[in-house]
Amino acid sequence: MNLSKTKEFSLTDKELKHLRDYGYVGPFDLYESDEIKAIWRRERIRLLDRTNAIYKENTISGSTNIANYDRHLDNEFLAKHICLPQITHRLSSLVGENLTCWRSEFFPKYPGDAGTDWHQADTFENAGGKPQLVWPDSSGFGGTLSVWTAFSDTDRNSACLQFIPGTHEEMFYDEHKAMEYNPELNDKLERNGERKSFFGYDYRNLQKDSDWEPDESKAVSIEMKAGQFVIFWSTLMHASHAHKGLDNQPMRMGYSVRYVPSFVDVYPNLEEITQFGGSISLENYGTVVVSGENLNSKNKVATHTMGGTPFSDYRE
Ligand SMILES: O=C(O)CCC(=O)C(=O)O
Ligand SMILES: [Fe+2]
Repeated sequence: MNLSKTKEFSLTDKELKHLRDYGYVGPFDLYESDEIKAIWRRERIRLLDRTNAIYKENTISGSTNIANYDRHLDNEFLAKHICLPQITHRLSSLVGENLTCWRSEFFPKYPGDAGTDWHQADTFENAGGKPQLVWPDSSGFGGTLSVWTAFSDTDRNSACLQFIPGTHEEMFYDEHKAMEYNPELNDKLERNGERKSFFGYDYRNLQKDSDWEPDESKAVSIEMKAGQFVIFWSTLMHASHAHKGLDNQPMRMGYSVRYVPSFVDVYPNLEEITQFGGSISLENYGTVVVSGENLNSKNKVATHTMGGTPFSDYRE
């Protein structure tokens, strides 16, 4: 892959090696902790207004569902966030200059919520039955780079992320296998005494080997201050701790933004996505080129936010 020249926030050689060897790197500072907490107090209210949100029909409410996908297309703070050079420079130093953001989503965890169960994603076919992301055969890569930003402090007791370092190059799950949406599953699964679930699915149904179990003894917990972000491949084994609801710790909010080089096929031959018991039209959807140019004429590109601001205003 053609790597871009060093920029202000490019990863150092050591960080690049960490990302290549372990599948993740960070956390890095992005916002001041007080600053993001104040911004988030304001934006979470703004986000309740869905007038310009691109997904409207069939979006059922729940803690994670398609209704909270892609709000960077209608919310100006998020539109700017996905383009920040602290993020794009770092990603470009790994996969090259031409970068597309194809999805963002919120991961709220309220006090008492189960953690997210272990999973890996390559094509994101997992719940919808059709691949959402397809790399060219020759690239030898797959999955997406996820940039998960903490909008609140998050530690082991309040649902911080967990990774099993170095697992990003082997898929332990087969995303062709079927999973059925059943929200009642959310309270059923425990691992080492801690509740884990996968947003109404049982991700274990996708295991290639039904007797296999993730080796949690190798897991690392990624505690983060509000305003920090971590970069990881979606093919890395990842999960989160439960929110134990101790000491009045507030809900934790993570905002995960997904990026790929702009040559990757996004939603190939798809006009709608079906997931989480809902289905939504991609009519108003577009990828956002956050750095360089679009190299895939088949991908739909959004050049402006729904409010009319050109994304180029937010790019470096
Ligand atoms: O925040 C979480 O609990 C899970 C996040 C996740 O799975 C992701 O960002 O891909
Ligand atoms: Fe994930």
